[in-house]
Amino acid sequence: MLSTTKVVIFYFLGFILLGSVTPGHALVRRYKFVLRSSSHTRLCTNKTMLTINGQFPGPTIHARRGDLVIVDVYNRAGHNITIHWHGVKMPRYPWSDGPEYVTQCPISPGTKFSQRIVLSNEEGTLWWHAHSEWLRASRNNYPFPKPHAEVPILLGEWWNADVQEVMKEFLASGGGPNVSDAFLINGQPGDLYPCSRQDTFKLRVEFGKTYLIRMVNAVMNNIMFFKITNHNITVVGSDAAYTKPLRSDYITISPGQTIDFLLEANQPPSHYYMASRVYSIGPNFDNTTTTGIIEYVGNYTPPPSPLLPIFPDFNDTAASVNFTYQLRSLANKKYPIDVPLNVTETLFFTLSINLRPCPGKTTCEGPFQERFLASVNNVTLVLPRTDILQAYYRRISGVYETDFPDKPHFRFNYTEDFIPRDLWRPEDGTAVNILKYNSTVELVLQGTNTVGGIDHPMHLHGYSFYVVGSGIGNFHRDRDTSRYNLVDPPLMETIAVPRNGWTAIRFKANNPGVWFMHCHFERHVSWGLGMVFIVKNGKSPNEGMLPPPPDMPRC
Ligand SMILES: *[C@@H]1O[C@H](CO)[C@@H](O)[C@H](O)[C@H]1NC(C)=O
Ligand SMILES: *[C@@H]1O[C@H](CO)[C@@H](O)[C@H](O)[C@H]1NC(C)=O
Ligand SMILES: *[C@@H]1O[C@H](CO)[C@@H](O)[C@H](O)[C@H]1NC(C)=O
Ligand SMILES: *[C@@H]1O[C@H](CO)[C@@H](O)[C@H](O)[C@H]1NC(C)=O
Ligand SMILES: *[C@@H]1O[C@H](CO)[C@@H](O)[C@H](O)[C@H]1NC(C)=O
Ligand SMILES: *[C@@H]1O[C@H](CO)[C@@H](O)[C@H](O)[C@H]1NC(C)=O
Ligand SMILES: *[C@@H]1O[C@H](CO)[C@@H](O)[C@H](O)[C@H]1NC(C)=O
Ligand SMILES: *[C@@H]1O[C@H](CO)[C@@H](O)[C@H](O)[C@H]1NC(C)=O
Ligand SMILES: *[C@@H]1O[C@H](CO)[C@@H](O)[C@H](O)[C@H]1NC(C)=O
Ligand SMILES: *[C@@H]1O[C@H](CO)[C@@H](O)[C@H](O)[C@H]1NC(C)=O
Ligand SMILES: *[C@@H]1O[C@H](CO)[C@@H](O)[C@H](O)[C@H]1NC(C)=O
Ligand SMILES: [Cu+2]
Repeated sequence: MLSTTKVVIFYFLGFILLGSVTPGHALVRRYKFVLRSSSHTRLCTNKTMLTINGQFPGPTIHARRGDLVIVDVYNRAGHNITIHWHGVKMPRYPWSDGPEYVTQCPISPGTKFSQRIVLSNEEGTLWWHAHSEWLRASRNNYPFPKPHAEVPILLGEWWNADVQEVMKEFLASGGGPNVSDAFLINGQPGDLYPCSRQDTFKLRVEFGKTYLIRMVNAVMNNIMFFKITNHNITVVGSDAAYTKPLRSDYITISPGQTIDFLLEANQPPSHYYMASRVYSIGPNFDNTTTTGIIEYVGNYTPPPSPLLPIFPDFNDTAASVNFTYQLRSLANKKYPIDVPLNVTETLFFTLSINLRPCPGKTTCEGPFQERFLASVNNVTLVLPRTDILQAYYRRISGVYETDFPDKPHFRFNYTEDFIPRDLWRPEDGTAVNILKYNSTVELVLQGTNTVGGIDHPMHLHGYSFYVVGSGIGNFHRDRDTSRYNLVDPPLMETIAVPRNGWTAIRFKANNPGVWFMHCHFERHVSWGLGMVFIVKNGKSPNEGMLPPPPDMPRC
């Protein structure tokens, strides 16, 4: 059996743009999402694909801090689906979080599910993906000068093939997925691809004005570099929390991550490319570059073709890691931090790529004719047939185990060059790690070099966490804890654990429910790189999970 972790069907995705709210004015907003097939043309090919409301990227949800958004999801396609509201913490309400067989059964063809998106303290940019008015008036209390305009930019990935087939094929073969054919900026590949020039995304700017770009990386399998020719940018937020201003001439953004940055139109009026391509250490990857154009308003003759920015090398791990780990919280009076100082739960999880022989006498397409898997603490997640949340809530036994290890059963040199082959094979499991309500958790995520070391953009549902430390090589508690940043660590929901390195995060387990943590590379989560936390109810009624809605999908 191949690992049954279900992949996200990534073509349904869109923004959740959040403004601030005047206290006491939270609203209920309602959206209708209809999943159906619609046709879209890219790279000279007309393809039918599943979309929400026929749009790609899908509809944008506009809301404000503290609102409740109800999305009526109608499935009018022939596939099971779920939708995840990435980065929304859903206090006490995991029922609408989305991951299939973790918190819900899929929404089957012909049925409807009303998902309640419970917003709390999120502000900035979030997004929704499978697994009104602009509200400009209310947005005047940014912790930076008010930008002239806001521009959402969504990075995507495109296959000139049926994506379902690509996923099915690589899971069946045991090898890696086919390399994609293009990357996209707001749904368009840009000038450097065939049949794409006329649809290239264009951003018109006025000299002297500042623009707030809200960027989401919805690429399936890659961390991306993004750059604008001749312009430096200033990062001001990530994952729906503001950051200290960070000047840079490029951005690194992980799948699942959001980055808000200011672009000052301060160069001689002309046309300039914005462009994105991968950071990748592997031999097989899509090495193409997606572009959009920044067009200054004014009277000038634009160049026949704008200049491309110069990127870090594809495999420049230092450039990738340095950018990400320079992010810092504002941590001031108006935007204080509450990083847990008194840790009650210390966890250490290894993140590994694995291999296992093919079943029977067949050969697979991974290295050594085996098939790829992946694991956390050597456990490859196998999803159950009844979702874990329902099993937990209704006390159905036999669905999951409660012994997900707090630390690896076997310690070895996680990052050495040649790890013995007998350590490459994982075990299967559907195990959860139980956290007491209000426990303060420190979790060290340690990348390993089994099969091959690679960065893992890890995403936790139901929480934001502080990233208090990181390093290359093995984590050493004695040496490394004393170097933690407990002063202004960034608050994130997705963090790329460096290749053959480690990252330490902290959070307070005060959101009861069942919460998935997984790598945001689709191929890795499909191979089983995920685990599940159950956070128990507290003592008082408002510290407990709310009951499920009546229209919860059934398995
Ligand atoms: C793409 O194909 C669909 C159906 O196959 C058709 O209805 C649509 O007009 C085509 N679009 C383009 C731009 O060719
Ligand atoms: C994946 O790539 C292989 C080799 O190029 C090709 O034969 C196969 O059709 C591709 N699969 C899909 C679903 O496009
Ligand atoms: C951008 O920043 C770099 C240093 O990081 C500097 O050398 C360069 O001059 C800056 N460019 C602009 C257009 O401000
Ligand atoms: C991308 O890969 C193709 C095929 O392997 C190669 O011909 C091309 O030179 C590469 N382009 C870049 C920019 O590295
Ligand atoms: C990155 O790739 C270049 C060739 O493209 C190679 O010379 C270099 O050793 C690689 N660096 C790393 C860290 O793998
Ligand atoms: C990245 O960090 C390393 C180690 O701290 C440093 O040597 C290097 O100069 C940094 N590179 C950049 C581009 O900032
Ligand atoms: C830390 O937490 C533990 C368990 O909740 C508690 O007993 C202890 O008093 C706390 N220590 C401090 C310094 O707050
Ligand atoms: C672990 O492996 C790394 C890389 O090969 C090596 O530099 C380090 O010394 C090893 N650590 C121990 C404790 O053996
Ligand atoms: C993982 O578990 C498998 C099966 O029990 C075992 O063969 C392997 O050595 C373990 N690997 C590690 C790194 O603990
Ligand atoms: C959890 O923490 C909150 C705030 O610190 C406190 O008010 C509450 O009593 C705690 N609940 C439990 C069950 O420990
Ligand atoms: C859809 O979900 C239902 C309920 O879990 C399951 O029985 C069915 O096999 C799924 N269908 C597909 C095509 O995965
Ligand atoms: Cu991964």
